[in-house]
Amino acid sequence: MKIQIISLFPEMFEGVLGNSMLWKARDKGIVSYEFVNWRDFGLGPRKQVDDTPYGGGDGMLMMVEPLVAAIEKAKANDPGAKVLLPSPRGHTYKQSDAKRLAKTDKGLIIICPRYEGYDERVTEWVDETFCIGNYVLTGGELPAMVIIDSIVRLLPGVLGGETSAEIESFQQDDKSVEFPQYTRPEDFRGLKVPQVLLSGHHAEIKSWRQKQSRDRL
Ligand code: 4G1
Repeated sequence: MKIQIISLFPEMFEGVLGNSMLWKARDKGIVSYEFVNWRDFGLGPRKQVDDTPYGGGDGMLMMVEPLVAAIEKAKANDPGAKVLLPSPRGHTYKQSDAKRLAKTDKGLIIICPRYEGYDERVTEWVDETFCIGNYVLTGGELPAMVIIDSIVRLLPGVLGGETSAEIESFQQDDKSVEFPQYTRPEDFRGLKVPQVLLSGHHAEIKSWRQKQSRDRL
């Protein structure tokens, strides 16, 4: 899977894409990460990519012209790729989206807006818009990284033997919550591991975990 990222701050991705699992996926040739230099498509001698909003209002918006040029450049590299736009106006990104996107053998082009957002007309060049939650962020880079991490770990051959089939099986579509887990020691300053987990009764452990998975903290 070819993942192309349109960002003004590609260095923000170094730590995340350089981490073991996302890097190993690249080493194994399962995924590639490429950056399109948005600034290259900026207008005028200052290579401008943002401008003030029509109708007034605070801040700046990503201009449609440089952004569409960047998308077209990415499309020329990978004509079948899907264009994703993280946006507070998108529908909430879920595990079912990660699964669906991991299954398609299409490449991805992910746009990372800055400032107050983008000229709405760019959405004509976008296939899907996602929101990772309701809070204000400084840019689309972190949502892009969330989306990449959630997809790449699902690509065949990435997790190898590390897949927790148990956890995944609890993950029925988007509703489940993880159960609490414990490792050594059995007693930490008087805080004990639930007895059922030490019992060896697999059926009881399974039902305890299912019950815990339903209750959020
Ligand atoms: C209005 C949060 C604006 C933010 C209302 C989750 C947030 C992209 C996301 C904003 C962004 C709310 C996301 C806001 C995001 C342009 C650049 C938009 C950053 C930007 C609740 C700033 N999931 N936010 N505006 O944060 O891109 O995907």
